[in-house]
Amino acid sequence: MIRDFEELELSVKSMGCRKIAIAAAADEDVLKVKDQVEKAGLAVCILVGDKAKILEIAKTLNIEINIDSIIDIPDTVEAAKKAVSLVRLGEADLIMKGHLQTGDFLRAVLDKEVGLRTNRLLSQVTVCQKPDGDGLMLITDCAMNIAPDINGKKMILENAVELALKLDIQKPKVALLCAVEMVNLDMPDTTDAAILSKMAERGQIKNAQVDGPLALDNAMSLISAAHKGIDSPVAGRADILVVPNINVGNALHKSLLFFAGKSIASVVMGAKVPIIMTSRADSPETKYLSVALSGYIAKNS
Ligand code: COD
Repeated sequence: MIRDFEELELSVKSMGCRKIAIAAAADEDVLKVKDQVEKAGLAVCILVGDKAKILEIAKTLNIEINIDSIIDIPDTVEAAKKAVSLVRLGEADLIMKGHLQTGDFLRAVLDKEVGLRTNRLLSQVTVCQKPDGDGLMLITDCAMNIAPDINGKKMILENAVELALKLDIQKPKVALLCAVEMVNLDMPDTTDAAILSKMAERGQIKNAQVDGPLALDNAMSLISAAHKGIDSPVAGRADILVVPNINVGNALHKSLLFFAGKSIASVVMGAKVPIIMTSRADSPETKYLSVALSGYIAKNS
């Protein structure tokens, strides 16, 4: 089992470099990450974007750039399409979102003819250290699917279970997060959670222990779970939190960064390759760890 980000990083480094196509790379933060991951030996980057701007920013930041690693496409939508095509052609192993609108990037990835879709739903997973420090935990979907229906939630859950298994978390414990732990017919997310739990019980969701609805306190804390009298193998021991919608997920992801000051990484699962889709709000460390995480998954696919 990968117990922490340090172990993850070491493991990726031991596997050798991966090639990342960065869509719309003309951006300070993006070029800093490129510099960091290349120096660390995690990856080499193909920079798709406005060549003049890339060189200008690199000069200001004193970052060395191999001119042959730049593909000059100033338009960000076109740059995203090109980065996607590099992956399809096998010229890059991974794709990373640079400085462009999330929707534009995702539309290039999701294109039916020339994108990176499979027959699965694409969904984002945030990875962080467990509060007790004992291993990694996953939170999904904090950035892609806006308001998934029950089938969408099932696929989001399954993508996260796939990632957990790659990280060697065997039979991960999945909490379906809601505001309360009781089924409340006026709160449809609680009924979705109850149905998904029953589906897991009947073998319709595999390789995981699933329970919900659970509130954050009783998903994470054995004391809270005991206090509420919840008898569940998942309560207080969750490896994966499945949030009901993007608003909850996004706030949880950002609260790890801005309130708790945690190290986190994220990845989009379900496509032909892992997708690195960090946002402006993410710290340079998050971007670096997200590259490490995606490299690790790609190596273990
Ligand atoms: N996985 C696989 N296919 C998908 C997915 C997905 N998650 N989402 C849409 N599709 C497919 C649909 O089946 C359809 O064939 C095609 O893509 C277009 O679907 P639409 O019309 O629903 O797609 P869009 O372009 O309106 O929206 C797709 C986005 C992913 C762009 C949209 O869901 C979105 O904007 N999500 C939020 C992203 C965001 O702003 N995140 C910010 C986090 S900081």
